[in-house]
Amino acid sequence: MQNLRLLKKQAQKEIEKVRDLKELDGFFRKYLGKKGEVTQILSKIKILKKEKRVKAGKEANLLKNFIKQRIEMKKTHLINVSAKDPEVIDITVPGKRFPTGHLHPLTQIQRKVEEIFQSMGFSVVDGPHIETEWYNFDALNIPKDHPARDAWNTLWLKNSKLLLRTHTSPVQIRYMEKNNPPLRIIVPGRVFRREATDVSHEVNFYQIEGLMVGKNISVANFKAIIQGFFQKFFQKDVSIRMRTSYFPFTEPSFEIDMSCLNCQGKRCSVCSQSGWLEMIGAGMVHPNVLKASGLNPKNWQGFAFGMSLDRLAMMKYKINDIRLLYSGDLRFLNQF
Ligand code: FA5
Repeated sequence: MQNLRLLKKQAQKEIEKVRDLKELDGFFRKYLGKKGEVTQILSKIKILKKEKRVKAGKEANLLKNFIKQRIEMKKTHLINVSAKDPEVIDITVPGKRFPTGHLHPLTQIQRKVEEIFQSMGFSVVDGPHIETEWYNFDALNIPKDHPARDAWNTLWLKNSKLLLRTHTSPVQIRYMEKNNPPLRIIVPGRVFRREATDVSHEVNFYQIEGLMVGKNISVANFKAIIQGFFQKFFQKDVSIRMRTSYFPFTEPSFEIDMSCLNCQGKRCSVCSQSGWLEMIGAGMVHPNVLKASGLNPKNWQGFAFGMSLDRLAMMKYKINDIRLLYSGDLRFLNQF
């Protein structure tokens, strides 16, 4: 009896020191294994006289059950701890997927547009966001006091004659100054205007300028290129209409509207309830613009256009508010 009590105390102390399942297995073998201490006591009890055997057997079985129970408790504890321990690596657990980013819808659209125009022989050209008055206005046949300047609500840089370009047209001049015709370029990029925003207007947005100059370039070439572009971009026939318009840097000038894909021409807020959305300003390059770029208008002629990238994105993805494109809202962006 004395032995059993001592053994219980000893077992209790030892199991507290057990740190892992391997040690627990050793503990089990020491007490309850074939040659374990409790097992041996139980086998010796058989040879005792009946009166002693019953009592000692009861005590020994109690100790056996006590140790068994402690082993189970320790096992549960060790398994729980190892599950929380970051150092334990379970190689069977499936790997975690790290979220990967993707290109902004406007960048996706820009790349698609570039690809289509490049397939038609156009080069992609870049220009500065901060412009001089000369390139943004004067060289484009918009002199200082001309009322047409008001049409481009301009953001001027403080204490300087520099401005944030209001359109991508200045790059026409910059390119023609340095490159001789025949030429075909597109200029994708950000432009800035001091305007009130609404579902189809932003203070900064993207334009794609197009310029094609050669010996006999005509409005018919422009129309074919734009129709080809729309067909490839939207992967279906879309209705477009050409309206006469006015830009100081083109003569004649026109605007291209497309049937609103947001409402299928049925009139909605995106197309200002007209069924059509203005997509492009365009025209035949004005002789004064060719002159300002150092070219002789008697030798060269061509067309130019400025298209809104944002509105292309809106039509392609049926986005009903341009401001969503600049919101940084992941619920919106993750859809693309
Ligand atoms: C221009 O900016 C001319 N530079 C286009 C041009 C180029 C004409 C070459 C002739 C030759 P406009 O201001 O209309 O034109 O703008 C061109 C297109 O940009 C418009 O058709 C419209 O689709 C889009 N747009 C204009 N203002 C905004 C705005 N605030 N937010 C979003 N898109 C706009």
